Amino acid sequence: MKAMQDSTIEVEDGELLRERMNEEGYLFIRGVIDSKLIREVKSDVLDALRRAQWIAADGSLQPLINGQEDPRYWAGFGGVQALESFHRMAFDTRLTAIMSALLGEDMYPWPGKAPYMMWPEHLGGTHAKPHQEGVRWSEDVLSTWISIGNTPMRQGGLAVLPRTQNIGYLPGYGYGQSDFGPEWVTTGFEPGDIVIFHNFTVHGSLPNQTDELRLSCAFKWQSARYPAPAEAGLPVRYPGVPGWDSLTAGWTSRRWITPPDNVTFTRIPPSRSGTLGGVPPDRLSAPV
Ligand SMILES: O=C(O)CCC(=O)C(=O)O
Repeated sequence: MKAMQDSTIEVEDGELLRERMNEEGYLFIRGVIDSKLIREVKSDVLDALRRAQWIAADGSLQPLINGQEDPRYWAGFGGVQALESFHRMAFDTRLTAIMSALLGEDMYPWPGKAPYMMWPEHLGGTHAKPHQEGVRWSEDVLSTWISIGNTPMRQGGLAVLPRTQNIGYLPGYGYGQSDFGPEWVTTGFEPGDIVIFHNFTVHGSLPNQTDELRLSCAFKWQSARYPAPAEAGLPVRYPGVPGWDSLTAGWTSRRWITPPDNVTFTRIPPSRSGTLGGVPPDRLSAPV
């Protein structure tokens, strides 16, 4: 695998970011999330995982439970989504500026935001095999993958196959159709580093070869000009994870999970084309 192209020093140049996204299908930018905020998020995530008994009270990240069969799984997965700081991260000033440059001023983060706590491979943990994102009906949906902890390469961070953003939707989101190889790019990540990638960009994550959980998350973004899939407005993996009323109990504000007033959600694919590349509308498939 090759090293990801680092766009950190060009982060103020919106035009260049748009061009690079159009050409490469991804952007890697270091240190985007405010350092105080990402420390708060990491500390809150660790607290939530301790409360759910995923990890021991001593602060080590060695997992005590092993996957989704354990009833404590949902307490941890939902516990992170109940953190106000976790959702507030999507409103970080620098992240907002970057996403506005890419998608326009009317962009917004989907209310549902996915935490990724990836288990060590030797404890049976899996990793994300090459795939596209699950949004087939609006080509201008971008994801931001954010490293919450330190993610050295052997902990298996995000990997991307550049220049696949224009290949259109692959059946089954492309699962099983390609493997990681020399044309792929990855890197080691530090807290607050992000990778932005297009909805159709083929990506995955590498095996976690350490003893500790890998902490990261992914948010999705789009313009309010066209509808979002209905599930975008829900907590990730609802109803396994409870609804917003339960998750947001005790928050200071619900604005982190409230989309702009003009946003619509639908189960019917829109027929418009996007501007960041993607498939023509007639190739958009049935709704999920
Ligand atoms: O972090 C991971 O392991 C997978 C990330 C991913 O597939 C995504 O963000 O869409």
